Amino acid sequence: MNILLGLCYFSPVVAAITLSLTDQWQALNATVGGRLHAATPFALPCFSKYNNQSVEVDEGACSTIQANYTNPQYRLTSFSANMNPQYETCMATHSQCLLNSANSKDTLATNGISCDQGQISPFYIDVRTPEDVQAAYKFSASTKIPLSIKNTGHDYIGRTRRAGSLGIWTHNLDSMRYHTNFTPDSCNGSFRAITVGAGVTFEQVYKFADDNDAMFVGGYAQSIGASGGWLMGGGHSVLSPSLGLGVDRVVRVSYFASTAQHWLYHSFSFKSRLSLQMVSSARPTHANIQIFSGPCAEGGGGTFGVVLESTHLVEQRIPIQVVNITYAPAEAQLQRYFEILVNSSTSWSELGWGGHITSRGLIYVNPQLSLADATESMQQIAEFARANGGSATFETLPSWYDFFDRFILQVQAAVGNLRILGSRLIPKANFETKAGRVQLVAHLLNQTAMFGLPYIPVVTPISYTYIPGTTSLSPAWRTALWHLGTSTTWAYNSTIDEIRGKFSSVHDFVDKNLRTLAPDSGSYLNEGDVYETDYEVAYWGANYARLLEVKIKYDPMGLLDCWNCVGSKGPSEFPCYPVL
Ligand SMILES: Cc1cc2nc3c(=O)[nH]c(=O)nc-3n(C[C@H](O)[C@H](O)[C@H](O)COP(=O)(O)OP(=O)(O)OC[C@H]3O[C@@H](n4cnc5c(N)ncnc54)[C@H](O)[C@@H]3O)c2cc1C
Ligand SMILES: *[C@@H]1O[C@H](CO)[C@@H](O)[C@H](O)[C@H]1NC(C)=O
Ligand SMILES: *[C@@H]1O[C@H](CO)[C@@H](O)[C@H](O)[C@H]1NC(C)=O
Ligand SMILES: *[C@@H]1O[C@H](CO)[C@@H](O)[C@H](O)[C@H]1NC(C)=O
Ligand SMILES: *[C@@H]1O[C@H](CO)[C@@H](O)[C@H](O)[C@H]1NC(C)=O
Ligand SMILES: *[C@@H]1O[C@H](CO)[C@@H](O)[C@H](O)[C@H]1NC(C)=O
Ligand SMILES: *[C@@H]1O[C@H](CO)[C@@H](O)[C@H](O)[C@H]1NC(C)=O
Ligand SMILES: *[C@@H]1O[C@H](CO)[C@@H](O)[C@H](O)[C@H]1NC(C)=O
Ligand SMILES: CC(=O)N[C@H]1CO[C@H](CO)[C@@H](O)[C@@H]1O
Repeated sequence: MNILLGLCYFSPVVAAITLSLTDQWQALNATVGGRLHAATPFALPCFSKYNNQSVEVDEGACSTIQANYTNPQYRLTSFSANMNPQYETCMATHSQCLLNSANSKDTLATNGISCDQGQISPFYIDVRTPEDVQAAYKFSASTKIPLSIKNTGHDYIGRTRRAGSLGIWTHNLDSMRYHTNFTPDSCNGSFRAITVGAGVTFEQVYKFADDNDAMFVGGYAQSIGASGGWLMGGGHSVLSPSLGLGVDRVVRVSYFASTAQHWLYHSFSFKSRLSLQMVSSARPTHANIQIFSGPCAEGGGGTFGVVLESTHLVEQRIPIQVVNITYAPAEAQLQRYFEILVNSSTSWSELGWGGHITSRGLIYVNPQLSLADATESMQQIAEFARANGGSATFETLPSWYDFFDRFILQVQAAVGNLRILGSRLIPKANFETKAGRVQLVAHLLNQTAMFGLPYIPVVTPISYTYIPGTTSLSPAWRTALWHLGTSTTWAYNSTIDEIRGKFSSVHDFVDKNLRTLAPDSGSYLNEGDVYETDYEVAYWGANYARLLEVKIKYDPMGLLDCWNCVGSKGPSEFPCYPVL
């Protein structure tokens, strides 16, 4: 049974509209304690025209932006910045305000050029309380101005933006609480857990966990949020092969949503995840596996409501084995390199390894093995790399935080550039037959010729004990071994046609090449093809129908919508995406 606690209802009946829109904005600002702000483009201080009108260049502010244009920690502090700034722009009309990310001081990007609003919301609320969110909902219901939710701006699909919307910015919800004995609503037993406000980033929670002798299972970047799109999209970690996805570990979520009768602020406990921790041998009852019936179902962020905080199970702080293999294969060695990766991947995953294979080599972690066993299990690939001009080092780091500090900060994906991904989940079954392995190696060679060396997060929860039906993600996650992808980038001054060509090339590759490997598998909504075919099936499988009911129940006025989200009204609502 789902336990509802701290349930607060606010009536959604909206007073008759007698105020002008300007007055309504002012009234909204008063309701939210002056935390309504006008949003201008992130790089505006570097330009002398804004929406074609002359403005003063602000040299001081501009040089700070130039120095930090590719710094995720700085982008995080601006409502107007996305990590991949094409989503600040309106790609379809080329309304944009971009610097050259390869050389942020390049005056060709700014001289005589107009900085345009793109699809950045004209106004946003810097939310601190559920009442702030309620004010946004009321305003949206009465004015018909839609809402959008932005946390860190990492979303690769751009779901943080909707042209003309009122923005809800969660960045400053930064509380953290550690619980040695967290007892969720009406549950028996207690657990080590951490509660974070919706704006808290991995860097913050990793440090906070470490200071409390704990380990938080999270992603491969310092500035992603722990409660927002990462969590609601599934949330993978290099620790996920043995310790589960973000959604497997969240035990309580507090959110704001609406029903036909009420606005509600509500906390929801995921009891099944606790039963799983408490009595691993007991089978779950039917009642406690129905956990995705509320608006905190894993339908992606920005769909059902606004999360204000979330509570996650944490592990004891433990040492982590790390292997760092640096290897850029020459053409002649590519096939053998891919064969080793493909032939070994099943046993690596069974041993609890997770990591990323990139064009620079691979970095894997293991929270289970001894250093000796870790070294032995990776011997073939290590020797191969060393024998061919690469390197391989094995070491034990005292904690996950040390791994974050030493490795993740060095190798996390670059930001500030215009970049999209495309990926699919590749089932374990593809690795189990000789024909499957041969096909996969041929695919990897093909992919390398088309897009360069592949990007492979090895982060699926393959050794995690999962109770079927306890999350709404596609079941493909549970049987996949690789999350196989590619990415592409383009320059700030690319034309609309060039941009469209980039999206098309990734889409065609995912749809034709990757999909052929496993047509019935799924895809990760946070890192998928922006134009994923049948995205409802790819992201959620048969769970989609249930998610759609949740959407209709908790957002009956359709105030929230995003690209390829549950119940989306479709591309016509998002005219800034290129039409392929
Ligand atoms: C450099 C980089 C590295 C990445 N590494 C990983 C990784 O290791 N593992 C992984 O799983 N993913 C990874 N991702 C993908 C990441 O999970 C997604 O970008 C995710 O959407 C980020 O969530 P956010 O809340 O931080 O970002 P945002 O872009 O701010 O939000 C993402 C979505 O969630 C919604 N949302 C945000 N906050 C809330 C809220 N409080 N309530 C309701 N809706 C909300 C937004 O409307 C939007 O739809 C990476 C992305 C980047 C750019
Ligand atoms: C909202 O009010 C605050 C404080 O009075 C003010 O600083 C801010 O500019 C106002 N926002 C808008 C959009 O007018
Ligand atoms: C700026 O001027 C150009 C050229 O006249 C026009 O196409 C564009 O729509 C204008 N942009 C804005 C924001 O007014
Ligand atoms: C908690 O434990 C008590 C006593 O063992 C039991 O009666 C009760 O049903 C349990 N409650 C839940 C929610 O499991
Ligand atoms: C991984 O190994 C390479 C090659 O020895 C080295 O340059 C790099 O710094 C290492 N990474 C870390 C985080 O130690
Ligand atoms: C990988 O396995 C296949 C058989 O499935 C074998 O033919 C091939 O030689 C192996 N490659 C390596 C590098 O071990
Ligand atoms: C390689 O890519 C081409 C072009 O998409 C495709 O026609 C071909 O089937 C692919 N071959 C393999 C082995 O994936
Ligand atoms: C695009 O920008 C680069 C770097 O500023 C510049 O060298 C190049 O000439 C520009 N291309 C076009 C077509 O304007
Ligand atoms: C505010 C902020 O993050 N500023 C940083 C901008 O970049 C410089 C150099 O890279 C840093 O020193 C600042 O701290």
